[in-house]
Amino acid sequence: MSKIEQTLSIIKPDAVERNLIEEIKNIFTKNKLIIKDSKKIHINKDEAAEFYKIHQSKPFYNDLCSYLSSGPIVVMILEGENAVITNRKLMGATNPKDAEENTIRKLYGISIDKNSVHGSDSPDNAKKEISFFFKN
Ligand code: IDP
Ligand code: MG
Repeated sequence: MSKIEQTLSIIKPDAVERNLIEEIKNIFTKNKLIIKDSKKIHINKDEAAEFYKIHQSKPFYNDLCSYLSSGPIVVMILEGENAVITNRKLMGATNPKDAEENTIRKLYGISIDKNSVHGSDSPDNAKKEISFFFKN
């Protein structure tokens, strides 16, 4: 069954730095995801730690938070049918080495940490992540 839903996407510092914002946005819009809102921001490490707190017990947590706060990012609300899964498929596997051909991470990712994009992993987390960055 399909349903219209929203998900949060982030273009991470490695991709913003390489001027890949338009290329990545085009992949979403060509695949029937509408960009409902988008802003370029630079968060600090405390904000990154709050956003990624689900990973706080992981060995890479500190590096992950330093990285997400290391430069400008683009945060977006994507909307479409099954947007959470659609976006995850377009992103590809966490490690670009394992990502399928033509996924964003295969095309642009540099390494498991510099993997160009974030995407919510469930509708519940999508709601939380959207409200983290887009407060009405
Ligand atoms: P996801 O981004 O594909 O959902 P998660 O497991 O939620 O992957 O991990 C969040 C982020 O943490 C990943 O996108 C990646 O940048 C980083 N990460 C995940 N696993 C590792 C690791 O083993 N070493 C270093 N960084 C990692
Ligand atoms: Mg994740």
